[in-house]
Amino acid sequence: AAEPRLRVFFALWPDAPTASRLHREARQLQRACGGRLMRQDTIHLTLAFLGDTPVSRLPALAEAAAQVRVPPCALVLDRCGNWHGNRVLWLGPSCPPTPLGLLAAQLGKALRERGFALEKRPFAPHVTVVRNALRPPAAAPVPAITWDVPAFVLVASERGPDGAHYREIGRWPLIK
Ligand code: 2AM
Repeated sequence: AAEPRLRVFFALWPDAPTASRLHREARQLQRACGGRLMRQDTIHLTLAFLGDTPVSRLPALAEAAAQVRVPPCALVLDRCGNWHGNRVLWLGPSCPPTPLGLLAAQLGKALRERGFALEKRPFAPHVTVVRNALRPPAAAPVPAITWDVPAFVLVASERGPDGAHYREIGRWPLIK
């Protein structure tokens, strides 16, 4: 029988109040730019995308995650950007905190050492909030949202009739 697989990635997941603030901001952007608003329960910031992965490799992912040594931090999401000919709108920090870059770098290194292939593009912290936008966002700054980050998670992405659903399958506190 074929080995079971999961589509997985490491991410920061906002607490409920932060997710709610991000979603409210996303709604404003969607109103201005059209497109499809991400559901509040799917809002996240990807740290490392693994994609389709054999379930037998999950312990190696957990081992890589346990190597990370960075302190908790706070992100200030204060800008809206757009990719793919304006179709993807995202919120991000204009000044990413140092621990966030260290987190992505340490995790990436530990994953590569265990044979996981990651994309080579530099880490660009962003929270996708609208897809298939019809217009670019205004150049004006967006109201800053502060997101306290005490931990990071491993998430499995599962296709549902109403789009992707994300299930947390691991969580690691940030500890220096
Ligand atoms: P996006 O929001 O910029 O589309 C789950 O799909 C998460 O993994 C999303 O945050 C998505 O980023 C990211 N993702 C999907 N495919 C990816 C890929 N091939 N490389 C890097 N990140 C990817």
